[in-house]
Amino acid sequence: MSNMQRAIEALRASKKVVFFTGAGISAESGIPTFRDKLTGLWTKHDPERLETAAAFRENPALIWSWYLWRRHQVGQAKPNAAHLAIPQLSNAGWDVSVVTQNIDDLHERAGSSQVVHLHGSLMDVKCFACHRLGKLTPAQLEIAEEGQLIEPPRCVRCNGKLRPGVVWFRENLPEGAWRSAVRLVKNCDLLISVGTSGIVMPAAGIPNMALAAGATVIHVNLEDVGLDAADEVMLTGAAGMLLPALLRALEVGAPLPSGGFT
Ligand code: BJW
Ligand code: ZN
Repeated sequence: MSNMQRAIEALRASKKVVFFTGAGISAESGIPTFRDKLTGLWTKHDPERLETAAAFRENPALIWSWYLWRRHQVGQAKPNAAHLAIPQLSNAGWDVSVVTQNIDDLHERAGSSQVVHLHGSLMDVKCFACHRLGKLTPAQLEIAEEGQLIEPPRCVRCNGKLRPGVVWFRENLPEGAWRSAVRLVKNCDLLISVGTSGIVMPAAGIPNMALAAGATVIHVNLEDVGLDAADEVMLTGAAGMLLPALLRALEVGAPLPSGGFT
């Protein structure tokens, strides 16, 4: 049986499905992954040096502007076929939830209603001083001219600097989000992990958590990221092609294109 056929069987045999997603699912919408080289204004910066609390402390305007630019980039992007396939599966009767590491809102804009954001959101802000949480207002979305840096807005409670509401290295994941994710993952029949390198902990432990709880895991990635477990299926290719192909196969039972999948 091909891996694609195994994946179809696994979906047919399951009811509760969790999609666990990473940067690769948004790549076909034009959002660079963490391993992609930066372009344009930001070529000279190393993202690992922009995505830390120490960097914000040192140069808040640089970090604030970097996230404004990314917010702008996401605003211009549209959900792709992979994002759109997820609510379609839900409409077809599966009990579907999404646990994402992404800070964009492309799952929501594709129509997914149950989305857990493990690493925060580009629309959230947090006071660097008193940790008060909030949402970006349209006025704060002002986008820098080429080369111009924008100072972060101030907290209404303590006048501290507002930072993006995302999770940087060495920071804990939002407790509620992590708890929801664990509950969903431990109770699912099938976890479909899409476009994540599986390097960044604790999120990277999620496929193993699902396997340990008795679920099947399907990986969808351009590269082989499988863990070599028996209840695991590796689908190698672009998410925007493979997820709609899975759906087509399920809905109409149409024969799959031969030789196209591994
Ligand atoms: C396609 C595709 C297509 C492409 N179709 N596929 C040593 C020092 C400090 C910390 C640590 C340490 N050792 C371990 C740690 C812990 C650390 C960690 O895991 N580091 C590793 C790098 C080793 N984790 C943390 O720090 C976490 N917190 C924590 O553990 O707290 C406790 C603690 C306290 C004190 C000290 C230490 C620990 C927090 C992690 C926060 C991660 N934050 C980021 C940034 C978010 C904000 C932002 O976006 O700016 O989250 S980092 C970045 O990585 C981002 C992502 O969500 C995350 C995961 O990346 P993802 O999604 O997997 O993307 P890529 O680019 O890696 O992979 C893309 C994949 O898609 C590839 O596989 C492609 O092949 C594939 N693909 N196109 C299908 N079309
Ligand atoms: Zn404050």
